[in-house]
Amino acid sequence: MFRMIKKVLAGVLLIAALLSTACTKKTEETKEPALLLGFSQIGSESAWRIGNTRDIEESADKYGISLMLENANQKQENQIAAIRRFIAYKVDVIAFSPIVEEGWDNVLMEAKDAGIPVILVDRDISTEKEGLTTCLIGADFYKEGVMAGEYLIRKADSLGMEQVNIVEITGTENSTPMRQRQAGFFDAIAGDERMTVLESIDGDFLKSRGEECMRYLLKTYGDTIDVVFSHNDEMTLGALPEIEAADFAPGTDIIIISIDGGQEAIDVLKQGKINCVVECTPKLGRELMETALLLKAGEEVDKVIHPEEQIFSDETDVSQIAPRGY
Ligand code: GYE
Repeated sequence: MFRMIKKVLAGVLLIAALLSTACTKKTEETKEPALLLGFSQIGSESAWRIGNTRDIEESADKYGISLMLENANQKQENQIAAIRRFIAYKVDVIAFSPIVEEGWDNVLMEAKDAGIPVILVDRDISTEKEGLTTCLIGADFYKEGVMAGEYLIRKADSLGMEQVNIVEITGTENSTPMRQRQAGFFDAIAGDERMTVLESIDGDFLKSRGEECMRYLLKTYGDTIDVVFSHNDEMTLGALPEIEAADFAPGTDIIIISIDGGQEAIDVLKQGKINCVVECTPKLGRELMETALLLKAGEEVDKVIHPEEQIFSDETDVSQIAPRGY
């Protein structure tokens, strides 16, 4: 009899144990997300952008945040439509990387009226209206431009150059990185009489445009070009084969300065065909998730969050640069 009771008891315990693991499993599976975040990404124009999207997806996962991610394929109207969908869906927080600075007032007023906080990621907007967005998480593009300009001054000094002719291939017209990188670079070289900018041309952050722009610049200015300042790695990587096809050695005959610091550009820097790459990190996901959680909890957040960035150049030993991850 006693043995029988023991057996029944063991059976009951086993069933209870099975049930309890089944229950914990169930609660884990149906666990509510910490919040619902709508994010409108610009597109997939560069390794930077693709790395940024991946980082945001991985970070959302880590923080238990449910992410509605929409890719606008480089069109502002797609971004505006995505933001309207996020509002209709009643997400907790909206984030977006504005392709250009102007043209957001109406849709952001709609988000404000709906009581949904908006975070700017990567790029800024330009508006007269107050309080349309809560904060900006992105790089200090002006500083990146200054770092590029200061590098060029040091390089010209070390080569003993008396005249420095620069061509600039810029990012998307009216975007924050285009405006700020140009302003920082121009300000940095302004006091140096050796520097002349032959032309600034819009390469739209695209490799194909970098190629086209470089072909045109070589045709127009030929061997008078001393420096190419390109606002991102993609355009730089598009320009390099054109320079070689015109029988110039990039990195030697022409000084090449790029921005982003993706793996492909760093590899080319190691080969000596790029002289300087200013880092711009796409890893903004952690800051974005933490800020979204604070906003959902009704807390104050910092108005501007800039990541730390560095410069990679032929002034130092570049062989030891760690894998970049984008
Ligand atoms: O430099 C470029 C990208 O906004 C910082 O956009 C970003 C820029 C980045 O496509 O590669």
